[in-house]
Amino acid sequence: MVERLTETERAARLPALGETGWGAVQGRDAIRKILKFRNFSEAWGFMNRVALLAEKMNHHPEWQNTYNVVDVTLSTHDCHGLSALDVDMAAKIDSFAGSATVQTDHSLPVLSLCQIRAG
Ligand code: H2B
Repeated sequence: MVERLTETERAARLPALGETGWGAVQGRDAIRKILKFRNFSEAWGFMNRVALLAEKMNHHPEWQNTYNVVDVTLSTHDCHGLSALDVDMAAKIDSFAGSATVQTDHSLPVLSLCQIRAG
């Protein structure tokens, strides 16, 4: 059974993800990143790589695509919050992002997830 990240693990792992543009989702123990690619083809190529990773990890993103924008939210449904699977996946997603730019205007600081709360 996968467990939610402890406060110590959050303090160790979330700041680096905040630096690359991951944010917190309002009202959820989840992280979100919005990536903008040059065109649909690049966005779809990225999504293909993430999809193969998701199958390999048996861990699946919540995501939306509109033309060249991919909006990704990561959380672990089995434990109702952030687990190591999410932060591992986020780092791998970053490695697939190539020249995508990041939209951060939507997000809350990822550090707001460093204290565990219910839900
Ligand atoms: N993805 C995510 N994001 N969270 C999960 O808890 C999860 C998953 N669980 N992918 C997996 C599949 C589970 O439903 C299957 C039955 O193993």
